[in-house]
Amino acid sequence: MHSNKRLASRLPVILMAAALLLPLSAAADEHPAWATMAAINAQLAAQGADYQLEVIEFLTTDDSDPEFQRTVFFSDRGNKQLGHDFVPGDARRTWGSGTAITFFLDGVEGVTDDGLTQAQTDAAIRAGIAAWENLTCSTIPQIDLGNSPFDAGVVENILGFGGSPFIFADIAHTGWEPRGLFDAIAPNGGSFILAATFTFVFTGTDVDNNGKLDTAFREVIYNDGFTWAINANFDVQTVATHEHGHALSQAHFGEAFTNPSGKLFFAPRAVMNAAYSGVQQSFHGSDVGGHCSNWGSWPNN
Ligand SMILES: [Ca+2]
Ligand SMILES: [Ca+2]
Ligand SMILES: [Zn+2]
Repeated sequence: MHSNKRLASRLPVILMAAALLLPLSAAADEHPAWATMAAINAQLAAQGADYQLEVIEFLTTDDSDPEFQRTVFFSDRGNKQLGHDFVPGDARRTWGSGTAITFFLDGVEGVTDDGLTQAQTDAAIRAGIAAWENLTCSTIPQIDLGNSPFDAGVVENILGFGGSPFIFADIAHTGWEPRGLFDAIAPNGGSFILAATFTFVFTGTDVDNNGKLDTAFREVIYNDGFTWAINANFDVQTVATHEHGHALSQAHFGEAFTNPSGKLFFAPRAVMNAAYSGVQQSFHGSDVGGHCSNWGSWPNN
């Protein structure tokens, strides 16, 4: 039997243990980006949009908080994490082009402070896109709509960072945004997130019955808070290749490990690893396999 005195002496220990456990269990179940995702979707619903933000895929630095090395699904679905993919010839994608996939680049929001020109970052992004296009298993034509002569981006627009509320293509690389945009998505996210891909789906629909929610459009945003480079860290083409992989429906791949010195690494290595680990412009086997399984039989999937 415990005396009151013994219980009283144990109570602070129990409370301390509870205080330590609570944030950890909350972190396992929730993601700090959920509040922002919910706010974005509330605004879209209020506008009468037939699409909502379904997933954000974060590419982080290799010393990031593990919280951010994640693919984050909108909280409304709880643990039910469905896939998501474009429907060939989807008439709802009025910004699309039949069975081709359209894309454009934001032409006015390049890197601001690292000495890179818009022409350099455009070329690096297009090289990343071309790498996927050049995989011979894929039968999708991607149509390059060019550069927007204005600040584009639905996510930016909703979060108050300029952009535009209009959708112009299936995939938009909507430019370099200040670190504050990523902090707005998740507290302190701007210090870890190099870039992110946002997937919007037609709300709750799977018209082609392939078990995947129907993708409406995707946006890629880069974090101007980092130092960007061409063929050196942080390499624009490496990050663009990774993000355009998401834009073409590919998920993260590889398991994260931490070595004894605390450095993060992934096995197996892939362009689609969830954290940046150096210049990596060419594909590994899993990157090719994932792309070919998504697009090898397009538009007959
Ligand atoms: Ca933009
Ligand atoms: Ca579907
Ligand atoms: Zn990613």
